[in-house]
Amino acid sequence: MLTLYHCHNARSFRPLWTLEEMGLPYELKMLPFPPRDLAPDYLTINPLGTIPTLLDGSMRMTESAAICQYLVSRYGPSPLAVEPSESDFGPYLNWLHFGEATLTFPQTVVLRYSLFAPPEGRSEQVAADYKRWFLSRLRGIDAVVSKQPTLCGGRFTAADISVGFALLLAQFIGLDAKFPPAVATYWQSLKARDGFKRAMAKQDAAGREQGVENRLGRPV
Ligand SMILES: N[C@@H](CCC(=O)N[C@@H](CS)C(=O)NCC(=O)O)C(=O)O
Repeated sequence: MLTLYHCHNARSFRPLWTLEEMGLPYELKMLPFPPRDLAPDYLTINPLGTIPTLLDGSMRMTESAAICQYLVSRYGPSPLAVEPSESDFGPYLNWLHFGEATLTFPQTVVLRYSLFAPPEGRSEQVAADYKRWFLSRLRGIDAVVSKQPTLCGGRFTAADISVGFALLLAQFIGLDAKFPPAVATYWQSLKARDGFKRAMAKQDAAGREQGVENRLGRPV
């Protein structure tokens, strides 16, 4: 049985979206954000206190992009995976990791210095600098989605889920108003997917059932 630990609209949305796109059975365990402070028992499952955690029997993973890669490869064949035999295998892995390492990291600095840190630890300057940094990094996807509807493989893949979460977070922060037109169109197409909508509905329903409040709000 697959078990995913998740907070509303956090990076664990990547594996949640993947699970919904694939139609796999899984158990969703909702946690209040940040679990490190609000769900201390969770530290026995992930000592860092970060989410996601995926359990597959005795196997445990804690990196969102890697979990997406695991699910589409382990439980495939799936069109969400680009296979090593395909010419876009390299770009696929690159986009999968670009979504987290290059597009999500600067946004977490914005969140920390504008929202999550105690007032005395906040810095408008740092937040503004990292917003600019994030927006300049969108050039990487703009160049591709100006020419084609998805990032690689000629279809929607786990790489689009990884990058799509970074765009979801950007919308939460209010940066979507500055998306280049092709990125805005790409983002609209991702949000329109049934799998995305099912994942959104699933976290809402599981949060209600498990009494876990959505403290981050709904950016879409
Ligand atoms: N690189 C990891 C980062 C995981 C991570 O930092 N998750 C955030 C939520 S989006 C978290 O749990 N923050 C709470 C904390 O650091 O205590 C991934 O992609 O899964």
